[in-house]
Amino acid sequence: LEMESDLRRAFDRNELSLAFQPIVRLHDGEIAGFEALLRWEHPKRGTISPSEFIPIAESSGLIVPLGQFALEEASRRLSDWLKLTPDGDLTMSVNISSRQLIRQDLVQDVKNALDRYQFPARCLKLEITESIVMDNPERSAKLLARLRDMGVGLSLDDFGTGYSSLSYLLRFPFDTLKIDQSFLRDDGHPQRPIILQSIVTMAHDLGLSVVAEGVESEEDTVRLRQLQCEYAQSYMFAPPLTPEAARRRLQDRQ
Ligand code: G
Ligand code: G
Ligand code: MN
Ligand code: NA
Repeated sequence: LEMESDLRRAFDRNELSLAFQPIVRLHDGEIAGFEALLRWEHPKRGTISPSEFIPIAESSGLIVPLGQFALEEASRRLSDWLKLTPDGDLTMSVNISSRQLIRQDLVQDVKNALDRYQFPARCLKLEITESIVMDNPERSAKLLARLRDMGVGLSLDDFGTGYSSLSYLLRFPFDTLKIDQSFLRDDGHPQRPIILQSIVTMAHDLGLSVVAEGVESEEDTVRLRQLQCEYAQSYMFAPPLTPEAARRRLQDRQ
């Protein structure tokens, strides 16, 4: 409860910010886009992880203004950074949680962002976690279809960890699949590479691009390249960066 009231105040005090983790193309290691990740710099407690405060934001309803902040701030950065990439070849991924799909007028918020910042809809990608869409599958499906029709990208986040991963691919119009980090930890299971290969192959057969999250080894990187997995996002390539550092990395891209 204390954290809830702290979180309410955090907005006014500018304690919330976004970090940007590069998503790189596996074939040449260049930045294809970023995932926007919320950060909370608490004056007493230091940096608080989103895995701590997102659940509190969700149960208190604060996730709506929080999500609007993330979308707004990520859009602003995207429109700035697109100026550094004349080919318009840059994406910005924003995480969306269940309550946002249910409560927030996400379609209107996305329209406002496109209007205000004037970037192509395809440059924005929304990351949806498996566990969430089932709260209200009919409504979620309609919402996601509207966003897809607007041209916005839709990524299925944390793929492989939920209970209904495969049915999500039937129900919702994703264009990108993000393989959960757990499939990229080398835990010695001989089946792991087989599952990895099957996920990538299935995604491609369904016309989806693939992001491998949390790739840790050179061996997996080589394996994923051979499978023509398009993207990777991991500390091995780049950690979440401040906006300034992210901008610098993009300038170095040319
Ligand atoms: O950055 P980190 O690994 O600590 O993030 C932990 C979790 O918080 C991730 O699962 C991520 O999806 C989630 N998260 C980060 N930023 C946002 C955000 O803006 N909105 C939502 N809903 N979740 C976020
Ligand atoms: O759950 P979601 O995929 O939205 O969140 C991604 C989270 O994974 C971010 O918080 C980010 O900090 C974290 N992350 C990114 N790369 C790596 C990595 O290479 N290893 C680990 N353990 N975590 C990572
Ligand atoms: Mn994510
Ligand atoms: Na993920």
